Amino acid sequence: MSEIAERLLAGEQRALSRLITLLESGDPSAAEAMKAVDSHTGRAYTVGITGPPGAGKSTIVDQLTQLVRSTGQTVGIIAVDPTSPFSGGAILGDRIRMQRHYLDSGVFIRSVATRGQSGGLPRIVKSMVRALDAAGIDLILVETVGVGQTELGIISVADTVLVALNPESGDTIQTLKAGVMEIADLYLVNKADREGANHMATAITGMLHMATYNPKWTPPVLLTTAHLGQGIDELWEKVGEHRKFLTTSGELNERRGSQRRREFLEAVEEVLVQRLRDKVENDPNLNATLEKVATKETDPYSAALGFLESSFFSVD
Ligand SMILES: Nc1nc2c(ncn2[C@@H]2O[C@H](COP(=O)(O)OP(=O)(O)O)[C@@H](O)[C@H]2O)c(=O)[nH]1
Ligand SMILES: [Mg+2]
Repeated sequence: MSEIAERLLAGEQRALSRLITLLESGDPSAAEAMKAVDSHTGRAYTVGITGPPGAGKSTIVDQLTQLVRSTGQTVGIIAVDPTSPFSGGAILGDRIRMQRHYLDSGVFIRSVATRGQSGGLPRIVKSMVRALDAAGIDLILVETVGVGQTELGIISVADTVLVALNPESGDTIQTLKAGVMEIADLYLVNKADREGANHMATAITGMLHMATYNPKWTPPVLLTTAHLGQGIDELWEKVGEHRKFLTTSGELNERRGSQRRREFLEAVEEVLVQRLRDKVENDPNLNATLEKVATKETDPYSAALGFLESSFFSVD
């Protein structure tokens, strides 16, 4: 086993940081270490938190971390930020909100940039969760920014998915319709100190009654005022209930199994696309074909089919 894998399994935070940096740069030694530690994972519990920007996700993560740390358990926080030249402020804000945990050696914090990847969760998040798990961290909190389809990827890493909403957000119903209801295990109407919180909780509960995605688990709808720490105890209790439900019903293993199956298929696709792209880019006929397409000697679609035919399917 590689040295980094050994140090990771011994719970060394520096090895964890190093491994994540290697994963980010696509270093082959990272893949090797991940392979070695894979069978040592599965002990940590992962909670995903999603919802529109400003809903209070980071504040909730901060409060949950505080609560869980008081029980002696260790916490890992992965914050997924959409990278844009303008998002620096959001990351800075999150840092300030989680500041009190930066000096706590029982809390590991790392942010991940989406780098404009279209939709879904960056694949690295799955490896990061496993690395944190292998390092012996008890609870992993994954915060994603956004709404709608692009955030549904959180289901591919989380055991429990929290969806945070606010009373005043008028687009809530749209958010819920965009597939969020299929992945939410627990709803938080945060900023319950503002008008309309009860009304919104009732509206969500009403929608849940109409749609039964999982007849065995009806997602609770909780009111929280995160910046004051209100409702956080109850939230943690409900997360515990969901965990118990998943464990006793066998759904935890099922969920994790399908996450791994999906990850495998995604990896196959990713590697395949990358290899094909490399081949296309290095094909000596590429420029000539592009020129023919540009000058209307041939149409783009049939040129593409012809190009692939001659380049890949007839050779090797
Ligand atoms: N009034 C009110 N403000 C809150 C509450 N929870 C969080 N906030 C504030 O809402 C803003 C956005 O919170 P943040 O946690 O960064 O949201 P995120 O973008 O979802 O991570 C911050 O200024 C928080 O202090 C709450 O329950 N009530
Ligand atoms: Mg945030």
